[in-house]
Amino acid sequence: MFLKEFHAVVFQNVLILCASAVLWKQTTATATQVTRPRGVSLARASLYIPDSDFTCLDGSATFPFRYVNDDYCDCQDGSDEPGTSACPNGSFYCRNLGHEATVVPSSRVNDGICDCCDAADEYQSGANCVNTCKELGSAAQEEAQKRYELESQGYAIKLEYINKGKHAKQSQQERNMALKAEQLEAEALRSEKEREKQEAEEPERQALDKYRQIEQEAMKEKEEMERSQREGEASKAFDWLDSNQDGKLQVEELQTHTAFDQNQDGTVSPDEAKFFLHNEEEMEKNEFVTTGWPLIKPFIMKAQGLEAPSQPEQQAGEIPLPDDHHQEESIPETDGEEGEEEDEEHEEEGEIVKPSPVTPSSIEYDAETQALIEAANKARNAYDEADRRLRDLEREIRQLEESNSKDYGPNEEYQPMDGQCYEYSDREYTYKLCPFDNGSQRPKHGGSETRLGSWDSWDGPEGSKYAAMKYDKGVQCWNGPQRSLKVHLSCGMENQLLSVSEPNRCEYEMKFTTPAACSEPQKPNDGDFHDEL
Ligand code: MAN
Repeated sequence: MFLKEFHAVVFQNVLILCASAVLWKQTTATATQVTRPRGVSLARASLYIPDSDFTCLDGSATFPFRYVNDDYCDCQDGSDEPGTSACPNGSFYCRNLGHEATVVPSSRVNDGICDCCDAADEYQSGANCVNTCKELGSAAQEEAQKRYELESQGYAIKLEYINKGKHAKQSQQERNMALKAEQLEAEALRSEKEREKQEAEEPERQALDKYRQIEQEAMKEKEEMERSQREGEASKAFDWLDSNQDGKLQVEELQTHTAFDQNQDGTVSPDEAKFFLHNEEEMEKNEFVTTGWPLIKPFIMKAQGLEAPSQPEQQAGEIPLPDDHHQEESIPETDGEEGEEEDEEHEEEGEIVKPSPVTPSSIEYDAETQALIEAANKARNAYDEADRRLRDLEREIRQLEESNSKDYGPNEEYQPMDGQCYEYSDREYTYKLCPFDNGSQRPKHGGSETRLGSWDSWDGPEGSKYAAMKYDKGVQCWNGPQRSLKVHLSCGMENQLLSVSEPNRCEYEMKFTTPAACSEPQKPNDGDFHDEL
């Protein structure tokens, strides 16, 4: 205040009052309009009352009103100089009649640069400012009108989406209720079929028990026959290989058979032969029958061309195929009396003969047992069908409940996007977004699809939760995190994936427009372009 008083003294009260009066006149609107100092908005006009002292808007000082806009900064917040550049932190209000009111730093007042379209900020600088508010106002209004029309169309589609979404939710709930009723019936039916199955299976089990013993005996007999066939075959092979008939197989005896020439160098080395004798010099018949023959047999069969039985020709030194000329040297497949003739027939064809298997399926049941088996089969099938129906119903209920529990927006407006997919391609990848399900990436030049994330939740900032979606738990990034995706939604006339980026490795962002994100548009009018008439 000291400086202020000094100021007042220097310029004389009267002079200042006159000057202030002139300035005041310049800064006020016409008498019919609200009077306020230059640079003050209508909203703040009530804080500037010419008949009273002025208190800085931050409350820091109070002084006579004539100090307002006297080109000297008295308030710390600059509020006493809204219409001059005296304060570094003041604000100048451009009324901009015909366009949008703006506020510029008061330091720009009279700096020779036109900041307000109505040129009000350059009232003393001599800058050649032209009032362009009218033109700017009409261009902005045109723009606002276009935006309004687009938003209105988007919003109209959103209303349809809301309708569809609510309808879908309603039908899902109805379907769910119907399915639940069906589920009760299906459960009852399955229990009934299960009981019938048990009732049919019990007599079947009792009847089959009688046959079980026969089956087991048949199996035993079969196994015994196979074992004796194996041993007979091994014994014959032993006798045949044991050329000196001393009851033992020696290295030298095996060396005479090219079948044992493993490295195919034309001779059977002692080591090659010993390999088949468990690395010993000789082998007794017992050992040969149990463990020796299973090792040797594949080599003999190979040498006999049994892998390709249509080539019966042998080379010198090979173990002969069982044929007429070498009957005594051949290795018959079975020792048993039964089937010998048949075996011989097959031996002539160079085949190893196997006895026909005795399996439980070859057992014939009596008519009564057969009828019980058929009845049990029928009951089992009926139960399986009832069980399948119940499980199908349960699956459908689960899917419905999952879909029902999804948050499709405050008015179900995002529901119609569920089940749809949208694509966007850049140079390298085609990206796909299936809202409420997942996002993925597929290389354009071949390669498999990579999941970027599965639907997790709405992820917009506080107050606009529905402005973004989060998809997470995508495919693990090599040496990095699991991939994840954020989708930013904005109002648009159609559902469209606009762009995709990867701001951090394996963290993806998509921009998506949808009518569902449009809000109810406000009709633009002249009042939108200035705050006072
Ligand atoms: C693939 C793509 C890329 C990702 C790398 C990470 O090439 O999924 O988007 O950045 O893997 O190794």
